[in-house]
Amino acid sequence: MAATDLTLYATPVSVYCCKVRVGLALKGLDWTELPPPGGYGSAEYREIVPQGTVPALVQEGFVLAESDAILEYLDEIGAGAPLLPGTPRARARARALSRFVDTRLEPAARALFAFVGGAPVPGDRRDALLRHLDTLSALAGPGPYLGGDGPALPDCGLFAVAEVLAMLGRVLRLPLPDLTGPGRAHPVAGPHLRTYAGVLTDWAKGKGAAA
Ligand SMILES: N[C@@H](CCC(=O)N[C@@H](CS)C(=O)NCC(=O)O)C(=O)O
Repeated sequence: MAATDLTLYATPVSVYCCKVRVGLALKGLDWTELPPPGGYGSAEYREIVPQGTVPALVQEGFVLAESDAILEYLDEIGAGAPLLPGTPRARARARALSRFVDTRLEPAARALFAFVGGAPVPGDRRDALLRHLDTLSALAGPGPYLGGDGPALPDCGLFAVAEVLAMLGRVLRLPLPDLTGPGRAHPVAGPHLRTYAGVLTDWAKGKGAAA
């Protein structure tokens, strides 16, 4: 699929944009990336993407927000290598893991952003994140990827969140598990994740943290 076929509205610091970038790269697709005109949430951007959120994909006039929906849609139209496995149960499990990362783990990590360069992290916020990390360990299989033998839909989100956790652990001096290994070691995902790690470090420095 040529680069002009897919436009991704994205911002450098967004974890969900990193997730979709990794997914597109794992699929072997080309895309054009644009910042949301006027910034996300702006009236100008909402004229293109009614939700006003990033990431959003535009494919030949078809506009789609929500990271999982974007990656699952591309799977369904056969664009690039599949990110979902072959059987209904395995696909359902991959979707459930991806939703867990997006709706539990990432929000618990995001809740610590307010403390970067500021007040100490309250114990209940730290414990909520650690609880979700424990759940993730219980849900994950023995291999390096949530998706099984290779990186799949849930790994796209986890790779991105792993970079956020690495930054938070470092700047907030929290003993969080290092989950960055499989993503950074992957030849296709790794370069995107290293770029994202740099963006997160700059963001933390901008908040006054010793990053
Ligand atoms: N569930 C959405 C979450 C996307 C999201 O929260 N994006 C943030 C940036 S990381 C955003 O656009 N926030 C602006 C807003 O919510 O208005 C997804 O998976 O794409």
